This record gives sequence, structure tokens and C-alpha cells, in this order.
Amino acid sequence: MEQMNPAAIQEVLFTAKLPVNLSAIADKVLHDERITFEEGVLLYEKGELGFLGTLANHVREKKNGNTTYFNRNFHIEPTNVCVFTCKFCSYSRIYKHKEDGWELSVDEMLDRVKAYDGKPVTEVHIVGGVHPKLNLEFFAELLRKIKAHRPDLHIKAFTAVEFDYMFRKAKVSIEEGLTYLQKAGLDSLPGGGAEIFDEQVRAEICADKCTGAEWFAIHETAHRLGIKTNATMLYGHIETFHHRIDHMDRLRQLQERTGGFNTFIPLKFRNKDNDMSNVPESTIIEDLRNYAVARIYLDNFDHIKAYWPMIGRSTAQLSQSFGVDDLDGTIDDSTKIYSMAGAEEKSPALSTRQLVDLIKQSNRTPIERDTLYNVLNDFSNTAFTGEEAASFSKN
Ligand code: V47
Ligand code: SF4
Repeated sequence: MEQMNPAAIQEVLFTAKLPVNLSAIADKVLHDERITFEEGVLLYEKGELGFLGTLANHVREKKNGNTTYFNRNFHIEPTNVCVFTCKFCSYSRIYKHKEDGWELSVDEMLDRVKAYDGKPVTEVHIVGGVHPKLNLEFFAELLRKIKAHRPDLHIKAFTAVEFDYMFRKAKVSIEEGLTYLQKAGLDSLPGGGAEIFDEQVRAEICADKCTGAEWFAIHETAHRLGIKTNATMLYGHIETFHHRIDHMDRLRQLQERTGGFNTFIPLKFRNKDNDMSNVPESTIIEDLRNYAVARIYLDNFDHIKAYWPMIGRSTAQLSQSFGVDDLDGTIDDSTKIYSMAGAEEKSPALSTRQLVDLIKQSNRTPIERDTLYNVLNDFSNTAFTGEEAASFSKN
């Protein structure tokens, strides 16, 4: 796919007879200038899908060319028991039906890791509920055992919400807690728990868990310790466009200071079986517009990731023309947090071959990355045949 030059894009946009303020924003984006908070809100309010996609695709291709990244990972969810009561959560079981709660021991989780022995996965993603009985030492032991078993497996683990609770209970500072877990084997942090940073929205949808400021304190400390992190945004519920830009603006500011974020992951709110089931879900058009605005606004983030189990395979394909350059991983079918909330993919497993095909069908170049975006394999010319197809598709 060949990239159009900024002048050609400008001409196309000009013939579309844009309002003056939108064409001024287009001009800035095409000349690599940062857009303001107000301009971000205006993009959400006035930007048509095609307009936003054209600009976002320009930024995406400038940063990442035609590449779409993926990684080979698997998820472990230690427990779905949680002391918190986020209204959007379909997964936590402490206040609801405790009988379908689960809680894995360290050895059970190690067995899940061992199930991938000999398979070409590079990352384990560990996130779960906040169980009142599991503590810092339990998780440190888990990390140590995983590293002892498979030292090259990157461990991306625990949201700021889990850390906040763990460190308070252990009466250690964020720096002490993260350093301790880093020594035990923690490599990077996923982006969960961010939701929407605005204090009033948080009070409405997740009043009792860590605040936005606490989320930032954990991510900033991680960056200072050399630990890369991700950032998410749960969108499409009660928040306004202003709240979304405020969320991204806070992230853009921290990224400016530390450069410690790997990727931004918009998470579409799903409304099945939770206390916000009365809130309608966003349309696919809004999902694509949201990826595009994120790509344009977060000019200091290298990557925008679409979490395909949440939005489904077809939207994941489309998203690659609206700023997305990363489709997360092959994962497996053990991830419950989304399927329980009504996500598109009930059993979200994609083999490497299926993920590669999905990217190729979108005319993008499939590149396997590790967690830190080092390139591992270019799959553009890989023919999956016979035994190779079978072995690749195992994870
Ligand atoms: O913080 C919970 C979200 C997040 C719902 O860093 C929901 O690579 C939609 O952060 N509808 C946890 N979303 C998962 C997470 C994540 C996922 C994939 C990749 C990475 C990464 C991180 O899940 C929570 C919350 O925002 N969530 N319930 C729901 N009903
Ligand atoms: Fe607990 Fe996380 Fe669900 Fe909130 S989103 S209730 S913190 S599991």
C-alpha cells in the first residue's frame, strides 16, 4: 500500500469543502503539528468518518508504514473475586454470585504456563480481580516461579488497581512495591484500570477503586524504574467527548515527560450482564472514529492497539485504516473479562495463521513483535503449509 503525500491528501480534503476550523486542523496534522485540547473535542464533534480516517491513516503510515503488529501471547486470570464494585464489570463475583468465582493457586497458574512449553509464545498477560486474600508475596512468588521455569517469557502483569491494593496492604510505597516485583520477574504493565480519568465519571462508574491520580502515580513510577506500560480508555458509556480528550490529554502529558508508554488501547464498553446494561453500546462507526481521534491526538504514542476479541474480527480489519497498527495477540480462549461482558468473540482464540491472514486481507504487512515492539518475524511472505501450518496454529 503506497502512502499518499500530504499535498494530495489536502487536495482531496479541500474538494470535500470542509468547515474552516476542520481544515485548519487537517493542515496541522498533515504538517506534524500537535493539535490542541479544543481541536481534539472538535474532531469528535464535527469530524466525519472519512475525514478522520484520512488524517489518522496519514499519521499511522508516517509512524508505522504499512505494518500491522501482533504478538504471540496468552492470558492468565488469577481470580475473578474482587473487592471493588465497578458498575461496568460483568466479571467480578464477590458481591454477586460468589459460587461462580474462581481463584487459582500459584502452582495452578504455573501449570498454565507449562502448557505452553515448546510453543512460540513470547508474553504472558496476567490480570484479574482484586482478591482480598491475595497479597504482594503471593504475586511475587508467582512471578519468580514463572521466570524460573521460562526466563525468556515476558511477564506483563497487573493493573494499577491491583498494584494499588497490593502495595497498600503490604504497607510499601509504589516504588518499593514495583522494585520488589521487578526483581521477582515483572517486565511490564498492561494498561487496565484507567477507564475514564475524569473524577466525576469515575465516581459514577467505579467509585471505590484507585483514582486517576493514583493510576498515574503507579505508571509514572514504573516509567522511572525503566518499566514500560500500556494505557487504556474505556469508552462508549456515560462519558462525553470532552472526557475522552481529557483522558488522552493526561496521557499525552505523562508521555511527554517519560516516554514510558508503549501503546494506547481504546476499550469499547460492552453492556451484557453488568450494572450498566441500560447504557447502549457505541456503533462501529463511533468505534472507528474513536480510534482515529486517538491516533491523531496522541501524537507522542508510537502505537494504537485494537483489542480484537472485544470488537470482532471485521472491525479489527477496518480499524487498520483508522489509525490502528497493532492487533494485540494470538491469545487463547481463557480470557473471561470480555466474553462475560458480551464481547464479539465468545471464544477469542486466533491462531498465528488466522491473525496473519486477517492482516493480509486488509492489505497490511503482518509483523510479529515482542512486547516492547522489537520485530521478531515478518510474515508477509510466509506460506503456512503442512506441518508448519499445524505447528503455527497451535497457539
Ligand atoms: O480496566 C471491564 C475493561 C480492562 C468491561 O495492556 C471492560 O495490553 C469493556 O486493561 N466492557 C482490563 N471493557 C483489561 C485491560 C487490557 C486488555 C487488553 C490488553 C491490555 C494491554 C489491557 O477491561 C478494565 C476495563 O477497562 N473492562 N469490563 C466491559 N464491560
Ligand atoms: Fe474488580 Fe476490575 Fe471488575 Fe473493577 S473492573 S470490579 S476492579 S475486576
